[in-house]
Amino acid sequence: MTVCIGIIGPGGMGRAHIARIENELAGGKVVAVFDVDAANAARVVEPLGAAVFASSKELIESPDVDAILVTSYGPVHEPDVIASIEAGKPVLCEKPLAPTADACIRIMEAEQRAGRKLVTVGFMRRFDGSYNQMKQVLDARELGEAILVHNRHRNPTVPESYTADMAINDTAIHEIDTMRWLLGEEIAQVRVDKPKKTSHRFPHLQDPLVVVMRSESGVLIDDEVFVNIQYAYDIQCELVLESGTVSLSDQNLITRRDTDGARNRIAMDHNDRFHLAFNAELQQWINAVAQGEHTGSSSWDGYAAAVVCDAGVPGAGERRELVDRRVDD
Ligand code: ISE
Repeated sequence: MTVCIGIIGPGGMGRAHIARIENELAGGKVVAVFDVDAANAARVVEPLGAAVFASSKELIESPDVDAILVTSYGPVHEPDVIASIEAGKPVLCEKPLAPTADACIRIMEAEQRAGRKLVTVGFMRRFDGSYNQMKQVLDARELGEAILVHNRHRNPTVPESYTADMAINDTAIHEIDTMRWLLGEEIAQVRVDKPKKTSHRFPHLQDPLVVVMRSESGVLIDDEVFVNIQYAYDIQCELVLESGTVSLSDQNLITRRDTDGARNRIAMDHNDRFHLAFNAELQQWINAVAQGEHTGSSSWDGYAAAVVCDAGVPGAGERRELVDRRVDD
């Protein structure tokens, strides 16, 4: 079976997904596109021979569409994800599932009414080879228990439309989800510290931020979120265990040594650094849709990350307790 996919909001992420579905993955085909920017939709469908729809609702309800890929801007995800659930169609929604925990609850309620899991959230780092190797070392208890995790999430630059909240609910959300998945625990405490600002920031942005979290068992997690660091898209993670450490390497590529010194390439954007992870995530989703199964992060994962974001967004400098807000899966 070829899974006929409709894409809502094909910006940079959506276009990268279309390219991988068309050129690198198997079993899926993009048949329908909706974008608020009609000119962009027309440009995107042209080489695909896909249909442009006048509204996301019509795309979701079209009998020609088996499954939906939501790659629009986070604050507008909720109605399209709920409409997909109500149409009984699997939906892969890019992160954040929705920008607040309350919106994620409404999505989970719609899924419960539908009586089956239809929502997958695009937390692609769970499919990255190096994070998976790190998790294997932890899960096998080769070096004892996890004690600390140091993360760095650096973007070369962000556009002026990037808001202060996005540092938490669009950027740090990756580490929030990855830490829950890696440690197999919920985040119980979060605090956001504000260091000295870079001179490369836009005036409305506090850049960088340091998000400090504590897991249920007490693992202390720090996350430097620096979105205008100029030099690269630099994702680092060091897991400190009782008798050793495990760190991500840059890109599983080479280190070059010559008269200019020793160096290796660092990615410039998320599609470059996580290309294989995105491919694996999307291929697994296409396969699962074809089998009538659910795969990947659930709406619960989208909700759990949003709870931490909700506490972190206004919380610069103060500690927020999350334990009381936890709900069992
Ligand atoms: C963007 O949406 C991403 O998902 C990137 O991975 C992240 O580095 C960036 O900060 C976000 O805005």
